[in-house]
Amino acid sequence: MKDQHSPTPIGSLRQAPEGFIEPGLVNAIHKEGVDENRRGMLRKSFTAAVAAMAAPAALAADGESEILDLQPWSGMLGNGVATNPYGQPSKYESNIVRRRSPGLAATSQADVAFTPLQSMFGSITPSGLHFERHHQGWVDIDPRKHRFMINGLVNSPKVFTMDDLMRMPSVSRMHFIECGANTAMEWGNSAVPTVQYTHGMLSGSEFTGVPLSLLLDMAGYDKKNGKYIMAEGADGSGQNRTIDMDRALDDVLVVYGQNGEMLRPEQGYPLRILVPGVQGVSSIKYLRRVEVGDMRWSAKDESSGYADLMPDGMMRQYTSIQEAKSVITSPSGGQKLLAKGYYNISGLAWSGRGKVSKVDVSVDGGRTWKEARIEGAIHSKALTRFNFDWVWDGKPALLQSRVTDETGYVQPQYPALREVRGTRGIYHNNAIQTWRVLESGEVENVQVG
Ligand SMILES: Nc1nc2c(c(=O)[nH]1)N[C@H]1C(S)=C(S)[C@@H](COP(=O)(O)O)O[C@H]1N2
Ligand SMILES: [Mo]
Repeated sequence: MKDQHSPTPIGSLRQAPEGFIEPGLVNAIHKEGVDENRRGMLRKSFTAAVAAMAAPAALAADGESEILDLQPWSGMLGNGVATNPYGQPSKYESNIVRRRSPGLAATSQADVAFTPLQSMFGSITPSGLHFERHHQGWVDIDPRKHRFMINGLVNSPKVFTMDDLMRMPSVSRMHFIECGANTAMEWGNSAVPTVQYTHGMLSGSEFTGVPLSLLLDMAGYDKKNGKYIMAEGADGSGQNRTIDMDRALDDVLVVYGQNGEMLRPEQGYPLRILVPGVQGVSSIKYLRRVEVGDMRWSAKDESSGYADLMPDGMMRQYTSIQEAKSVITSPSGGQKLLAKGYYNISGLAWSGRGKVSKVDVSVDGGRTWKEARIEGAIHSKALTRFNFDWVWDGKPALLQSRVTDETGYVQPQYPALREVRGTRGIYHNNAIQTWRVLESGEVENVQVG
């Protein structure tokens, strides 16, 4: 069993962390995550798929005149090359945006904006839609003035400029970042309507940077007493986290690139640390310092915050791994199926412990399961897309996905997770998500079991 399921409370009894979630306000989150534009497109493509697979004669476009009418864009001059020197999505896609959750925080500096997972394809999140979680707002740092230091238990403390870092050997890796509080509002019951709000503190990118192990070697870290590192950000949040040395030497990166370009300011430009598979808070943005030490720092974001309140009232500290988790992103809460027939059920799976080995899908609330197709290459600690063919018979259905990772760990149903974790925690909810399809075709967030 993984540490998520064998509680090891550390330290004394403490109060729950200051409410990241204000329960009274959760209901204030409305259906704005549903995108009418995309829904219309889904409708068309779903209807077309139904027709193509069941009754080829009845395509949605049948009887419409669009294909016959000469449209204005067929008879006009197009826009000039580099009219948009930095390309933007079509104006018809303007509903596909990060959304702040009105229920979560009092200030827009200490808040989160969620990724619209219901509208994403494949396993890369466009950089402009990467979720944002800031404790004290985002800053846009002048890279010429940014410095990164390694100090503490090292032979020769080092200070690097961005130029110093960018001439070093680099690697590019696919990884997810998931906030430890992702899906937090679902501990008690199904609280929010769309997958953007249930799972949208999750994004996947190709990151480029320098292995931290190389930089630690350059500084000559103390191999005997250097058991931990502490990563510190340059923004006003005073964000810092302890990371075990074993992990730091394994796959942790000091990152400046994301999806082929420099990090976006919201993601920590010009430098962040990336701790693959570990809850987002450890991936410190605006990285200015790594200190080597022989004890954990017990920083504010690992003592009062980001600790798990267990059913016995104890706090579980330093739990960091994001255990295997998956979610169906389409059809999902707030979307609507229009006709019986074929639908592609599509979703994401990931594990903080390595690769996804398989994903099963159930359309009857977990009574029976069938294996989904995994699309593309499977990367370790990265988002993995799955697809599943489903013919809807027009009756109510309960859609679920369940991932198994390469360690053999299987994503739990809510009853099993709650047995160990209770219902008062905030972090590390990796339970199986259920979407109920009603006879009307509407899809809603429910919990079963
Ligand atoms: N410097 C700094 N680093 C930070 C934070 C922050 O507020 N300041 N937030 C953390 C949290 S809680 C998460 S979940 C991730 C979110 O990364 P993102 O905003 O790029 O999605 O960054 C982490 N690193
Ligand atoms: Mo987070």
